[in-house]
Amino acid sequence: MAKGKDSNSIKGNKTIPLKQVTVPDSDRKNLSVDALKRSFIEHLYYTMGKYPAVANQHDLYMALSHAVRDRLMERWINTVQNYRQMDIRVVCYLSAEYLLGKHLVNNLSMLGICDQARQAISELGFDLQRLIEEEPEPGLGNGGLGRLAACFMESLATLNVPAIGYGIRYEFGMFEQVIEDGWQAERTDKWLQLGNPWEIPSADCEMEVKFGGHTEAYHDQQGRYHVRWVPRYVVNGIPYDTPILGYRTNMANRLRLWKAQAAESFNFERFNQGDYLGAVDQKIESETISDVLYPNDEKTTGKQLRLEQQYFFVSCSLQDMIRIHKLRGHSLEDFDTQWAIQMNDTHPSIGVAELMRLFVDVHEMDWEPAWEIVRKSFGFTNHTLMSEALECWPLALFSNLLPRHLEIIYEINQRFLAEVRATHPGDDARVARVSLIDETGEHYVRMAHLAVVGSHAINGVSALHTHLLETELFRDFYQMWPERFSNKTNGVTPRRWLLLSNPRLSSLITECIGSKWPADLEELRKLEACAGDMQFLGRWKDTQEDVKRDLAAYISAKTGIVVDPTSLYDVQVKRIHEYKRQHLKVLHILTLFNRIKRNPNISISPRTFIFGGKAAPSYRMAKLIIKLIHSVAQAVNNDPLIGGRLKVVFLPDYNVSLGQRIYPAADLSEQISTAGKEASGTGCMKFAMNGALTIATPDGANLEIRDEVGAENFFLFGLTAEQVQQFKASGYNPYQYYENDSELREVLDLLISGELSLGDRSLFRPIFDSLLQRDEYMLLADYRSYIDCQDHIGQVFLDRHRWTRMSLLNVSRSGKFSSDRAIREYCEDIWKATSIEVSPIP
Ligand code: NBG
Repeated sequence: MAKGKDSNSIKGNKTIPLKQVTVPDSDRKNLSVDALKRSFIEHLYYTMGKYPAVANQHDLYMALSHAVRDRLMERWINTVQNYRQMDIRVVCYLSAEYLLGKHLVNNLSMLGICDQARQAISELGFDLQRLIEEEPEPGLGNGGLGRLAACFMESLATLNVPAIGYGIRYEFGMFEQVIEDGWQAERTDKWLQLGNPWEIPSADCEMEVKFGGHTEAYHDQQGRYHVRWVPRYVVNGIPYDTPILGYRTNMANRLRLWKAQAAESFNFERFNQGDYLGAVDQKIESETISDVLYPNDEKTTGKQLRLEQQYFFVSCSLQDMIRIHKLRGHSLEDFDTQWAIQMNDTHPSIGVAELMRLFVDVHEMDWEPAWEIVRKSFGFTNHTLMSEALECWPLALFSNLLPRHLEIIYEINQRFLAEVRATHPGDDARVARVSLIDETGEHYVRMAHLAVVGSHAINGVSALHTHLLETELFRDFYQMWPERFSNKTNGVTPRRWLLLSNPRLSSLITECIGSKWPADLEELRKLEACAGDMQFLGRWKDTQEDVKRDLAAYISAKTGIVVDPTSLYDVQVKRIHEYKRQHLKVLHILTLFNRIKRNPNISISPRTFIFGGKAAPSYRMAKLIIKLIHSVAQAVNNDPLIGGRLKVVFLPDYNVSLGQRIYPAADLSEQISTAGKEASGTGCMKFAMNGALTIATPDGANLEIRDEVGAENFFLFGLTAEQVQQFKASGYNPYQYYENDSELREVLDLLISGELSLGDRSLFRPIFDSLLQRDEYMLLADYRSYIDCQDHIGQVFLDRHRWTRMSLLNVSRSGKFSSDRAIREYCEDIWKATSIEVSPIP
């Protein structure tokens, strides 16, 4: 991007030019249709070893991917060279998850060659769309947190900020969800089985990671005290790099994922003793470290492999930074001027102790200056207030695996607690609360506290969430260091989530306001000039209906369910969790079901309810909710009295690709978590950007979307976070709602009537009981307000003109939710990172 063009840079900071490396001229750089055809055919023969008549779809996908990969190599080589040469701070994003989504289609779009590729492939007699779909989705994340990391990497590249994303190259990513008789079953995700054309292994940057063993203290010749860590075993980390392109910019950032490999692939001693299997045992054990992504919503306490994974990737990454730092000719004293390290939740928080170890034990720095540099280098983002997700490691497990780190954590803690005692003399309760070690029961290391104490900046991911961090979860820390806390509301990349996923609406937008919006989402405001233009609104509605027809065809192909594209598409897609309250949505569906059964002539806006999402494999309640949705679908979809006015669809295996199909087709976005539980949510932003209206509780980013689009274009219901707490404090009694609201009572009774479950009255009993006995997530308290709000929505939808205008205003006012805005804020406030000046694309 040329200098002076603000949309692709961080304002207020000086930019440094990218030094161009000349890549030899080659047909591989040529973006024309003919060159793409040549390249595709060449890769089919020479890379895949196939010829067109025998090639299968996967071969064709691979051939095209290699052709596209060739075309991004110049950007890659240029950027990587520059990391080494430039005197500029590099952002390092440490994340255990990256939910990337398919690369081929994204890279075509980033290179601006979708049309050329479509033409080239079709002239050769194939179909580009099929090849795009052939790519196995790289699903190295559970949900919002991993997808946020992927959006952030893309925005960093688009804004020309030098960045490295560090993580784990899981052999098996997020499981594939299949539905058997309405129940979720899991299949392993073998995304690497047939090869991954987008990654580049760098064996020369291999790192060594130690585990277990013991420590030894000694004095050197000058009498200085040192500690040596004698490990029980060592594992190697091999980096695999994936280039991350930015939108219309000549650079490619690096996503570096580590694969674990046995240090000694074969134990010859044991082999010579005739123990062949024993000899490979150690190899197998070491390599399991990067095998599988942990599902969230499962207690990880006690899961040694999880801690091994975290330490493994963090240690590799920090060693890699030190290696590059030295290559750049710097000494460790100015480490923090060259690196801004962001911890994506607590998963990488062991990094605080590891960087201290590397500085003090390996590079022989003194404790105080080392600590100063460590704290200036790290920032920490918290992504949840849910207590079960706050990582704690039992001391015994921790010291067994990382004995030296435990000593370091004790030392950090001792110094930190001395500070607390000095400012709050006699306040032992406070000391116990903030300590890095939980000593209340079995002793634990509190990873969140380690992250907070070891960072110069701590942030939440929406205004409400940050407020709750400051006043509740991290209140004591906030009182000590208010200046370290800030809010950074999440964002999503409009390239994948609008331009790529919704080409129909994107062209309409471009036709109206020009083509700058994907790089500068505030441009969408210009759409408001058309909000009163009947003809334009008519086209807006027609476009949305076309998109809805596409989804109807997909639904019918996948599930056999026929839905009406003119009905209101009411969508909830996200992880299945009680706090997200998919079962509140079900109570709404059953309410309408009962109403129609009672009075078949009732006037009701036809609705299609669409669900998608995975439950953690061991989360029984979430799995039961999936079963419930399927049972309700059976009852509703086949009831002649309902007559097709309501349809319920569960689309299996929700992932990034499926999201790309669903968001554009939604009329109504369901964001109905118990207030105070959803840190931010990012699906809500994707919906609004694509023109869906939102029904939401006052939670997470919902409130900020409402502020932007206007209360009159948004449907808010339910208790506030504060009210939720007050209700709980004053002895919340769900039974009272059951008694006093007859519609609610009928719906809940239906759950245990057997009518939804082939006469089995006990199947959904656990849901009924949990709602009536405790109702942890307060569905019953919010039920009436939700139903009333939905009734109002049904009315508004009948006035299609009004609805369409609201839809357009939602899109035009969604600019804030671009991840470019979020990344700018991180760069300016936390990372102090600048854009580099990249020569324009030729
Ligand atoms: C999730 C929150 C979401 C939030 C994303 C990204 C975790 C631990 N947290 O509300 O539940 O949008 O993080 O910040 O996955």
